[in-house]
Amino acid sequence: MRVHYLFLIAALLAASGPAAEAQQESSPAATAAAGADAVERFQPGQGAGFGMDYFPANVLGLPDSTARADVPSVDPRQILGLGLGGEIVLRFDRHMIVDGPGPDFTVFENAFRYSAGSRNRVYAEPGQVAVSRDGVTFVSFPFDSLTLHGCAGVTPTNGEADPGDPVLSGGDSFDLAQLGIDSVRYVRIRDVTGVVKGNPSSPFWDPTLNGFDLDAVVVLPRSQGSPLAVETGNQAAGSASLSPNPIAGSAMLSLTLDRERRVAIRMIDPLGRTARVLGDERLAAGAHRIRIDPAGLGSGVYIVAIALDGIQWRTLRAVVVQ
Ligand SMILES: [Ca+2]
Ligand SMILES: [Ca+2]
Ligand SMILES: [Ca+2]
Repeated sequence: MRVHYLFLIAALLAASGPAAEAQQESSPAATAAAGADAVERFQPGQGAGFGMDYFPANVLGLPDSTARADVPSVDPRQILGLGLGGEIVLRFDRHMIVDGPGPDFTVFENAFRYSAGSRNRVYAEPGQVAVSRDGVTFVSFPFDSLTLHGCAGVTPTNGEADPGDPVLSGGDSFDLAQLGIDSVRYVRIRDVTGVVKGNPSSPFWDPTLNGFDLDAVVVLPRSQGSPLAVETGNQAAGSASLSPNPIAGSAMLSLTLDRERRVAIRMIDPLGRTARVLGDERLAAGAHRIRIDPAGLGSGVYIVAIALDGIQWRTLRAVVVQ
């Protein structure tokens, strides 16, 4: 018989009880898009150089507000040319990118619409997008080399719109859920213009293509998570701690709540994937002890992520030793 990974020692309140109707708190989630905080590394490709005088400031922060679908930004204070085959890694310090509802981040390039004869075309210099929690191991979003679906650098920017609204802002948006990844701190863009340039039958083919031009990468408002530094933070909703840690056999998560709340707990592996769902239930006010059994998980550093009432609240670092 399999042992349940989670059992609650404290009493559970039935979700249908009157206390379940307690008022919801207003969400503390951020309301504005946030750009990257730093460049982790940049490996220029062939023909790179544009924008180097203003690097790295030109790829941090928000996209060029003057960019339009038919008049792209060509301002070196806003745009960095990666060059053919170039690669850049951006880091997000103030906000982790977490898998919120829908798309989680948007990549802005300077793609634009133009007419060739009677045809409307997009001048696209595509980039492959990958994400990472630790800056070392990256997982790539798949893309189609003919339609460029799944690439960045395809949708023109509308700098007039709120960059936190992917429906209006343009740019290419990405959803961590597509990769089954919970949260990341790094976004890598690798120029793949070669797949278009080397294929004259591509609908995007143009002999002048010369590599991805990065304007900005922004974390969308509902996908901004707290940095891991908040694991010792003091929030009014309660407290959480893990003992023992490192975990060799099993461990107890001690959780105290100010009132009845829906509590969702997951263990996230070093790649940012959900390794185990430890629970998603309503818990009463007061103290709870939740058992964590790491059987079946490899050794490594995991994150125990706790969401209260659907909002990411606390992350604890758990070292699993098998
Ligand atoms: Ca920019
Ligand atoms: Ca998402
Ligand atoms: Ca471009």
